[in-house]
Amino acid sequence: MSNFEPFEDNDSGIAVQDAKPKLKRPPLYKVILLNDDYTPMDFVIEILMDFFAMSEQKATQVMLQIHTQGVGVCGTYSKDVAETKVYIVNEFSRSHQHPLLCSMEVV
Ligand code: TYC
Repeated sequence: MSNFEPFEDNDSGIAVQDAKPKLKRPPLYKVILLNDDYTPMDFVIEILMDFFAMSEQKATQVMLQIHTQGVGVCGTYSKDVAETKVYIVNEFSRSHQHPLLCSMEVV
């Protein structure tokens, strides 16, 4: 008999059932970049290469996708890692006086 099937308790006659283990995988988060009219394309490519480990070719492709579609995914991470990426990208952009916005969304 499976542990999760109800069964008659021999002593009391009461039907008992073990609690099902509530194991859920922690949610993943997409880190996204938003398009704007001012951030230089080369700067976005640099961010994608330096903070998201993309090749120059892949970074150029993702940058152009953001430029034409308005938003693009840089990668998918655990909550802590996604929050850290968002923070460092936004700080890096601000420190270079660019309005580039990085954000995250649950998958
Ligand atoms: N649209 C910007 C430009 O024309 C380039 C750009 C691409 C900006 C991606 C932000 O996330 C971005 N210079």
